[in-house]
Amino acid sequence: MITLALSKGRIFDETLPLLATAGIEVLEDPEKSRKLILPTNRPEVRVVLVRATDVPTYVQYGGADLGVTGKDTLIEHGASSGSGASATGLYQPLDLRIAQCRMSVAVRADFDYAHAVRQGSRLKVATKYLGIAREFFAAKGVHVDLIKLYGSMELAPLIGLADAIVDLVSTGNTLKANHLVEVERIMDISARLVVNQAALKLKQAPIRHIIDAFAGAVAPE
Ligand code: PRT
Ligand code: MG
Repeated sequence: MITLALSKGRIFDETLPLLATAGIEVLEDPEKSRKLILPTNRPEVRVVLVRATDVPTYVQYGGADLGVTGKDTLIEHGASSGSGASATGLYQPLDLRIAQCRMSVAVRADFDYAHAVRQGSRLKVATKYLGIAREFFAAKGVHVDLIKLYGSMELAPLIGLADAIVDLVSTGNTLKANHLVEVERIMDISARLVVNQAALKLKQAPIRHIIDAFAGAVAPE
């Protein structure tokens, strides 16, 4: 049995066409079904639905053989597990170039970020991505107080909880709707295929088949 961990929403939706190239079709729609284990047209392949942030954990501990997860989630997983992402038993063979976005710093349109940075002011930064934010501001030599949030980061500067946020941006519509502006691009983000290293050894042929099919289907740059 091969188990693939996916999260509902954009990761699931954008992985379906890649699965199709490997001859795998998921037989139930996660938006309609309450099931957490979804069968496929191939009796030896199943999909498990987990929270986006839990995908690396399932794959690392062998709860799933493979998974698809954002680079943002992978970096934070590596930061919180205390070792580099490569040291955790997670093999990352492919950038799938799906669920693309960027990690950015945003502030209220009326906040002079450049001035605050020049002055060496201490910034209050709200984010779900503590590891990425800490490393980015440390490299810039900017002192920050990080405030951990689990969602709706865009609200924090509006309410006065923070001066800035570190969050994902794709169209920029969410920032615009909340009168926020992007002031730094930290990194480009896309989703990766992750594979449990032990599973790759034990189930080499079927897992290689999936990796190769995905590799052939990745959109060119
Ligand atoms: O939603 P939930 O709390 O269950 O989990 P999640 O937010 O971790 O999962 P999900 O499905 O929303 O995101 C999964 C992965 O998709 C992320 O880890 C990213 O790698 C990737 N991705 C790509 C994005 C976006 N684009 C994106 N735009 N994840 C989130 N967003 C959010 C962003 O946080 C912001 O609130 O969309 C909003 C901005 O979008 P625009 O288009 O208005 O700029
Ligand atoms: Mg989300």
